[in-house]
Amino acid sequence: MNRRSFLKAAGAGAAAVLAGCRTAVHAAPAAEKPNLLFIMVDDLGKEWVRGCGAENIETPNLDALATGGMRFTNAYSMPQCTPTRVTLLTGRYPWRTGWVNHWDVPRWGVGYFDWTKHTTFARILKTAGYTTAAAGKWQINDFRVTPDAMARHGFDDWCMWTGFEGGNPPSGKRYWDPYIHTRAGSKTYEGRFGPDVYTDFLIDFMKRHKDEPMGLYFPMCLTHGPLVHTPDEPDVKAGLDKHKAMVRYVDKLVGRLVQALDDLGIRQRTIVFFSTDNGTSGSLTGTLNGRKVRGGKAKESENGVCEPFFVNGPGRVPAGVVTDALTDFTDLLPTFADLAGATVPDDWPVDGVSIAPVILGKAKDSPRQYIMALGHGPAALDDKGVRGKADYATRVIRDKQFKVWVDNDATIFRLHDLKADPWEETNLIKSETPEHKAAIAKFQAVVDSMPETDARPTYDPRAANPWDRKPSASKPRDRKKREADKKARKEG
Ligand SMILES: [Ca+2]
Repeated sequence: MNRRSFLKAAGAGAAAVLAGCRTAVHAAPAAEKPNLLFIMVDDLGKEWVRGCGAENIETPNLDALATGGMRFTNAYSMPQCTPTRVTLLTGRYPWRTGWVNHWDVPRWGVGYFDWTKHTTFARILKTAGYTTAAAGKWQINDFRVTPDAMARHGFDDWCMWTGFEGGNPPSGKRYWDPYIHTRAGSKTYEGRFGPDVYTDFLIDFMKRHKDEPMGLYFPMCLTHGPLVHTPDEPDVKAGLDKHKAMVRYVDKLVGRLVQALDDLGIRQRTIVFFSTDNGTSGSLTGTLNGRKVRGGKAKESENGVCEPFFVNGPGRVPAGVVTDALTDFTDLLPTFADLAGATVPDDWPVDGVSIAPVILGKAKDSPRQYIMALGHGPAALDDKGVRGKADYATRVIRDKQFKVWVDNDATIFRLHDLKADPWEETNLIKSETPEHKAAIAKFQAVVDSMPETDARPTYDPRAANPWDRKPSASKPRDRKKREADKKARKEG
């Protein structure tokens, strides 16, 4: 597809969504449809998951998912919360949805994730007869303004931390005394530990709907800051010890969910996914395969975007498989649709492809020739609303061996051979080696296939609220600053 027809198709998709999604409903009996449970930790890189090579931490329940199923070593999220979440919900890259940078909707207001402009994997699962639920962190709608946002996005039930709502201090809490939004409204759960509330909700939902095919989305609040003690380790004091306690609590909750699937007798028809939305906070250093690794959150380096990614489904997903198949978070929507027997609407072109054949052991490799990650730092505001902080976001593109970094002006400025240089220390951009020049040419073609300017987020304007950020507070970065940043990046 050339650029013009691509843009036309993207525009037609948005228009058709306004008119309602057209999907085929498959007639397979419910028992054949696997439950899908997608668990996503907030801010955690491989250096904190034992099964990925982390040291000084034990994560037995996570590791059991990997060894009893499939571990992907080349799975890309986006570098930060909002881009990752919109990407996985829509199957589209941030440059296409416009949600390129981070935008904390309940805190900063103005724009929001609009169901009249975007569909989600939950809405698509519902067309195939699934019942759907979400628990944990959402952050791309303000539930004060649209209390039914989760339903609009395709979830039958939900139990979400509201996100920090501007002007409402109690809503800042996601862990102890959490402030949670359900169908009954938003309130503080005094004395409770939020991660327990979210998990209890999901287990209760599973009990109530165990005879139906379920699509369960669990974007955990853990292990994002603030660092806190957990119910199991009430006496931890130092920051790193709190973080480790939080990682161990993730592991425990995943174990509880898997146990619940066993207890309900539905483990054999459930596929569990485990991943994270971006790397660990830069304030935390872990150890991966003998090397100290500083958290890579909001970075495009491998420890920022190449995440733990396990898929487990006894009897469906082959066990004990480690695969280097390429996949990124645009693949989740088409993969979920494929596994559910749902059809991605023709008028909703996605950037991803289904990796279901790999997951089900029917294909050795994914068809992808590259994966991509982009989007970090806060978005900007102008008089038309939320927009990217630059017209064209920096991005990284890689295959199994080579990776390029692309600058704000769409030029490739770094090339790394990840097989020889997994920590991206040697820039081969000036290399005359034919293999390196071929790699650059391959990725240049990918760059050329993308629009020269990233989309803006699209949403119907809503009435102003007192907590809305004002455009003057976060202007797009000026040219001088951009030049300085570019220089620093190239030197670094
Ligand atoms: Ca995050």
